[in-house]
Amino acid sequence: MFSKKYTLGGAAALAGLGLVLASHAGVAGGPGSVGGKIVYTGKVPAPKTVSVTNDTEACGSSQKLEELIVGPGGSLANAVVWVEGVPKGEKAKKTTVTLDQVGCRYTPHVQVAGKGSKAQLLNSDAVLHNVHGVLNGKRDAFNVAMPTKGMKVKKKLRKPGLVKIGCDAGHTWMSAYIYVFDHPYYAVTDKTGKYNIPELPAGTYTLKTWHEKLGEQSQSITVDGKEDVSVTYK
Ligand SMILES: [Cu+2]
Repeated sequence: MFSKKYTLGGAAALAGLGLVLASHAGVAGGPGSVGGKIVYTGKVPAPKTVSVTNDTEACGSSQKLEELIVGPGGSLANAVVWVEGVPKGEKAKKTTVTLDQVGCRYTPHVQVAGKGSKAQLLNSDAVLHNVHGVLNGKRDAFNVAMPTKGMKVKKKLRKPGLVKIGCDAGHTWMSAYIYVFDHPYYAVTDKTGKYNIPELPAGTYTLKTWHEKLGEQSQSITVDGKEDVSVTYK
């Protein structure tokens, strides 16, 4: 029974490989790119506000959540976009991303990084924060107490996946995300909702988007030059 399954799996894998090779043969060589706009067409509620009862001298009396930021024309900020299934693609690029804590908020709220990158954690507040990153909702990526203003700690982003960051020091509204990829084909939208993923080899792939409130979407794309692909959340 096991050997039968194995044989079927092998045949399917070979058929899949054949398809990939065929699609490559059918398009001119890269590098191409994919870019476009992520748009939200639904109703935009007023941002949720949380009353602050502790550390008010540093954190103020209330904090607005950043879970849905929509600009003119439905431009969706903080959406992560990536391309899956690039065969023999480039390896992840190691960089350093910075996560600051200012006025009891993390900034930036959503960012992206290649596997093996470093997260430079900063505390610009004169109050105790705790930077607790959880990978894919399962295990700690890091958990650092940052008691003093000006404190800096570097942490390596060892594994791909979504790191959700929160503060355990009583600041329940503090949240940030770092999406870590094991390839270089990703982007995050700014206020304009636009993204661009350059230097893609020609081929047919899956374009995925993620937003903390609106979830994930995926679609098939064929890259054969400069592709314009926009995504709508309703
Ligand atoms: Cu905090």
